[in-house]
Amino acid sequence: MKRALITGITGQDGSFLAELLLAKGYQVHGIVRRASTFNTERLAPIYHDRHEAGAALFLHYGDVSDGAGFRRVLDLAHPEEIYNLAAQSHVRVSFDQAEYTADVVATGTLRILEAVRDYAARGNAARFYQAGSSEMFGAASPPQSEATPFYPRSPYAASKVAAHWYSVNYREAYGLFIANGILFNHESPRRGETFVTRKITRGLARITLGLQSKLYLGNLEARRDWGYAGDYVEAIWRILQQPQPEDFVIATGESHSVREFLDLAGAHCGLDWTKHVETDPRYFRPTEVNALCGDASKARSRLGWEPRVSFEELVKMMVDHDLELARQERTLTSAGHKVIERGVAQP
Ligand code: NAP
Ligand code: F7E
Repeated sequence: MKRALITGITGQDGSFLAELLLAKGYQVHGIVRRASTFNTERLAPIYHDRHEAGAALFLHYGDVSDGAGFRRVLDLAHPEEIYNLAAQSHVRVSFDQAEYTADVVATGTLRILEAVRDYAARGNAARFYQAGSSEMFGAASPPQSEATPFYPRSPYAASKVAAHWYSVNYREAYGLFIANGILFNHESPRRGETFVTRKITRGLARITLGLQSKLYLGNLEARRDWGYAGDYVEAIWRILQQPQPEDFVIATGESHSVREFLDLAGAHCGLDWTKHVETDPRYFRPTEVNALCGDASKARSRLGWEPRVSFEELVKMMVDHDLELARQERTLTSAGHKVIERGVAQP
C-alpha cells in the first residue's frame, strides 16, 4: 500500500485528491489545522474512524508555520509521496495579510522542503508536489505556458513564485524528486464561498429562491481560465508518477470573464443577474490580474492529461448544487426553523 501525505487536505483540492488517492488504494495522511470549529467538512464523506477495519485516511494536527510538528508527522506517516497544498490561498486577503501569507505560502513551503531534505538524508525517498498557481504569471500576456516569465501581482502570487523557485532549487541542489504544478483556476461545488465563482453560484441561487436580494461583486471584466477541480487533481497525481520530476502548466486553454460566468449562471437560474448584482470597490484588488489563459500542451502530450468537464458543464454543476442548498435552506425557514449560518463571508 503506497502512503501519501497531504498538507491542505481540508481544502477544495485536498478533499478531491484524498478521494482520488484512496480510490487508487493509497493510505492517505493529512495535516489539519487546529481550529475552534470543525474545518473537516469536505472530508466527512470519506472519513472513517481509525478504529474501524479498513480505515485508510489518517488526520494529524499540523500547521506549515510549525516545522518541528511537521517533521514528527512525516516520521509517523512515512509517505512515499507528499503533496503540499496548504496555503492562505485568497489573493484579495493576501493584500491585507501580506506577512502571514508569505509565512504560510513561501516560508511554509521552505520549512517542508527542509524537512523533506532531511527525510531523504535518512534514506527515505519521497516524491514532492508543490501547488503552484497561474497567479504567478500575473501581468504576463496570455497564453501562458511553462516558458512564460513570472510577473506576480499580489503578495500571494509573489509568495507562490518564491515557493516555486525554492522547489526548483531543492530539486537541483539535492537531487530530490520535486515537481511544480502551475494550475490555472479550478472550481467545483466544494470551492470556498468567497472565491468569485462560488460566490456567484451561491448568491444567484439564493436570490432565485428569494433568500437574498443583492450580490455585491468587484471587477467583472477580469478573465480566467476556469476548469473543474476533479480533473485537476488527476493531473497533480500524474505529475508525481513521471520518470523525472518536471514542472507542468495545467489549464483548459479557454478564457472567460467574470461577466460571462454571471451570464451562464444567471441563465441557468432563469434570472436576470443585472437586476441583482452591484459593484462594491471593496472587492477590487490594488493590482489586478486581468487575463489568464493557459497553454497546457506539455501536460497533454507528456501526462496524457486533458480536462473532461467543460466551462458550461462546470457552471451548471455549481449552480445545480447551490440551488439544492438554497432549496434546503428555504424548506427549513418556511417550516419555521432558524437556519444557522455556517459563517459570515467577508472578502
Ligand atoms: P483552499 O480550499 O483555500 O485550501 C487551502 C488549504 O490549506 C486548507 O486545507 C487550509 O486549511 C490549509 N491551510 C491554510 N493555512 C494553513 C497553514 N498555516 N498550515 C496548514 N494548512 C493550512 O485551496 P484550494 O483551492 O484547495 O487550493 C489548494 C492549493 O492549490 C493551494 O496551495 C492554492 O494556493 C493552490 N492553487 C489553487 C488553485 C485553485 O484555483 N483552486 C489554483 C492554483 C493553485 P483550513 O481548511 O483549515 O483553512
Ligand atoms: O477571483 C474577480 C477578481 O478570488 C477571480 C485562487 O484559488 O485562483 C484563485 O485566485 C477574479 C479576480 O480567484 C469578485 O478580481 C470580481 O479577477 O475567484 P477569485 P483568483 O484571484 O483568480 C488562483 C489560480 C489561485 O491560485 C488562488 O489561490 O474575479 N472578482 N468580483 C472577484 N473575486 C472575488 N473573490 N470576489 C468578488 O466579489
